[in-house]
Amino acid sequence: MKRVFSGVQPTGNIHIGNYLGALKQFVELQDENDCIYCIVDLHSITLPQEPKILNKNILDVAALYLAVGLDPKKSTIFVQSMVSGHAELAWILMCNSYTGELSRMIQFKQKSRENESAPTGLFTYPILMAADILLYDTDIVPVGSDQKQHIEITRDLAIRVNNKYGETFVVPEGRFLKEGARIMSLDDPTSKMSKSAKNIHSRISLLDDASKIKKSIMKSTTDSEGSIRFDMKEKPGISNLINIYSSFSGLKVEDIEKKYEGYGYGAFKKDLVDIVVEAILPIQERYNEIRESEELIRILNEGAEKAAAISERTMDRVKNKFGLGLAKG
Ligand code: ATP
Ligand code: LTN
Repeated sequence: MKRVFSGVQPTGNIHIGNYLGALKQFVELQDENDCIYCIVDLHSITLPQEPKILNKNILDVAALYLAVGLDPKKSTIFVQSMVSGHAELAWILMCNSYTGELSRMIQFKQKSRENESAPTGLFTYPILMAADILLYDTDIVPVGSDQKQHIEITRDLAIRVNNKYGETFVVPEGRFLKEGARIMSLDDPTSKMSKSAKNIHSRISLLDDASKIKKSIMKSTTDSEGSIRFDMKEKPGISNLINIYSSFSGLKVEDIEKKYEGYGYGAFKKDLVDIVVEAILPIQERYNEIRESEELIRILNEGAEKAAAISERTMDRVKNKFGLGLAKG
């Protein structure tokens, strides 16, 4: 069995891009692997968060994990800050990384441009992510392709430490979405659908009601040609909608193009609304059952205990290799 690890930030608005790009894969992987899924609250405080809202978001994401089909009997589900090893290992890795390599991270460059003075945590974000992954001897990390650089630096760090201190970490591999499966923003199909975008109609959140979904899809940016044809370069808007249609219905892109030959965007968008609403409704029903339950808290406490047991073994190994504390090695 392979060890799988991934994380999602509890920053609200979990959208269909997160679902198709991450959560759906998480569910598919849990039958044949030893999966650990983390709600990375320490990552979310790299940008300012309102404590009450952050706390609510953590439970929202946890309930959504379960609602999309993660099974706590098969997967370990926990909140990052409840296991101290993450922050501890991040420090040790920080001392083995270079400011030069962190300066090259695209996400840092983007986010620091958007925020007047960038917190140090935003700069060292990839190191905390590396710690998350390496702490659990992870083989596979399922993530969206926007995380490629972060996986690369994690691998570099693991190899660097192994070369310097002897076999310490498993070198993980990313499992990326196909480029075509990246879900783009509905109002600007050249940028990815994002939780933090200001316009709520740029995304479809898993907790949106039917009328909001309808409005967002009907308003979505397309082109003036009017034919339902997949061409990401020339027709990014309609191509993104075809992609979403295909992901939720299971129909191939070619079959969708054939089905809608001679139809206009209006008719296509209307059908897409039905398909998305139908797919999301059962998730929302399960979410509503779980969100306020004691069960949710119990699952997160048990998940943290299981994760802590694994992480403590890794930290003992790391400390021994580095000669920290009363190291035995
Ligand atoms: P933000 O836009 O605020 O940075 P986000 O929407 O990228 O947030 P994350 O918590 O960073 O959300 O990502 C959770 C997971 O969803 C990651 O694996 C990420 O790669 C994936 N993901 C995020 N946006 C998309 C998208 N538009 N299409 C496909 N996958 C996505
Ligand atoms: N950086 C990731 C979230 C994340 C993660 C991780 C993903 C934090 N730690 C460990 C995989 C493994 C993101 O923004 N999507």
